Amino acid sequence: MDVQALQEKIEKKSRELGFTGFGIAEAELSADNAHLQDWLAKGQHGQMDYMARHGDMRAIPSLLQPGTVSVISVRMDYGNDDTQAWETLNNPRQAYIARYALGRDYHKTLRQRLKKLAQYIESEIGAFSYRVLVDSAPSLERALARNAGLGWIGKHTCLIDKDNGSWFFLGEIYTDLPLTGTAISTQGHCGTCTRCIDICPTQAIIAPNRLDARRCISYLTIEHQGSIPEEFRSAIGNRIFGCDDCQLICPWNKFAKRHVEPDFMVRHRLDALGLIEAFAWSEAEFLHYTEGSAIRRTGYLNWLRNVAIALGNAEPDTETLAALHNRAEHESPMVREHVQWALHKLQARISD
Ligand code: B12
Ligand code: SF4
Repeated sequence: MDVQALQEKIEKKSRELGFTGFGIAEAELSADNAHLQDWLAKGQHGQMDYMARHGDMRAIPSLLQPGTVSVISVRMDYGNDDTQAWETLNNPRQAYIARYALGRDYHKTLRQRLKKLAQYIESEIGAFSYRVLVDSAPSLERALARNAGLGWIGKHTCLIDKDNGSWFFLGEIYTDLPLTGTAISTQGHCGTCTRCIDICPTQAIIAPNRLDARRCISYLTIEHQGSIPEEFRSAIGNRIFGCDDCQLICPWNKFAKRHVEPDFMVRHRLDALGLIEAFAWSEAEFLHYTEGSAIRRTGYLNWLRNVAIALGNAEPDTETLAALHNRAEHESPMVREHVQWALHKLQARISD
């Protein structure tokens, strides 16, 4: 088998399938594993027990897929209009949903395309051992992508590409094929810039490359179950699902291209959703508007919880107060508690 020729063919096919970056990583991640274990030992993963569940499997690909010697790592862009994102963030009547969740759930799109890529390889060389991953099994996707030459891990911990910024998803194929590593340089280019650290509303980036997930709005609004600690509620602002501030401020995203992937086009005008409308959705409406979307992960009650916080951070006008009063007797104690917090906050502002 001419490995180089095969690799070129796989890369060409990956572009046809909509992937915007391609590389081969060696499966050695011991230094990253040490950082992961330290992060877990300090409890910085919060309630994300799945991050601790698999021992070393997350950092040693062959423990997950026996025989793995190389990893095909790919990137798919989802970048959009940053100006519109800032406008939404600065409008307290609007709901801010992280850019990555405005279109189709990326797990579905990347998985399907990666399967097609694997089938293509099979058509070229016959049966081979592989496993397709998109955040679907324990893996250190950013470290693998960095080792494949797709970019460097920025101070905010996202992977950044010099020519395309950080608005992209990652996916992998673990394989027993002895492909040749494509890493060019894993050196970072953040320099002395600390804009992501400075802008983070909840000071979640506690040091360069160190994210305390328990403080991160993305974690709090998506992964965290139950009551959101009060100390973070005001800082959450109008971010009702995920957060993009550390990427929006990153100078490297000036070079990000807008995506052209139909799957990631904004659905149901979720980029222009009003908070009052979002709060009025019934569960059936929530399920309808989030069908096939990553937003489903948070569930209806957490959605109401998050929107209640954002309403508490909005202006204390009649409509906002009425929307909150409408949910004040909600059957969920968690929703009621967040509604009460929001009403108290708005009342206090009226009395000031
Ligand atoms: C858990 C998780 C989260 C958690 C925790 C985030 C985090 N930083 O760990 C939460 C819910 C907060 C989150 C948020 C987001 N996430 Co997320 N998340 C993941 C997930 C499942 C695991 C990440 C992980 O391994 N964390 C463990 C910690 C320890 O990793 P780390 O801090 O990055 O440290 C690593 C390196 O930096 C390195 N390292 C750090 N310091 C040092 C020092 C030395 C000396 C060395 C050698 C190495 C080293 O070692 C670590 C292991 O590689 C991945 C998918 C996957 N399976 O990989 C997606 C993933 C990272 N998330 C993604 C996205 C898009 C997001 C959000 C942008 C979504 C949003 N808009 O709300 C935010 C970004 C927030 C942020 N600043 O990171 C993308 C990132 C794409 C990219 N360009 O980087 C991924 C890859 C999913 C995907 N398949 O595309 N996420
Ligand atoms: S996603 Fe938001 S809260 Fe999380 S580290 Fe980035 S700026 Fe901070």
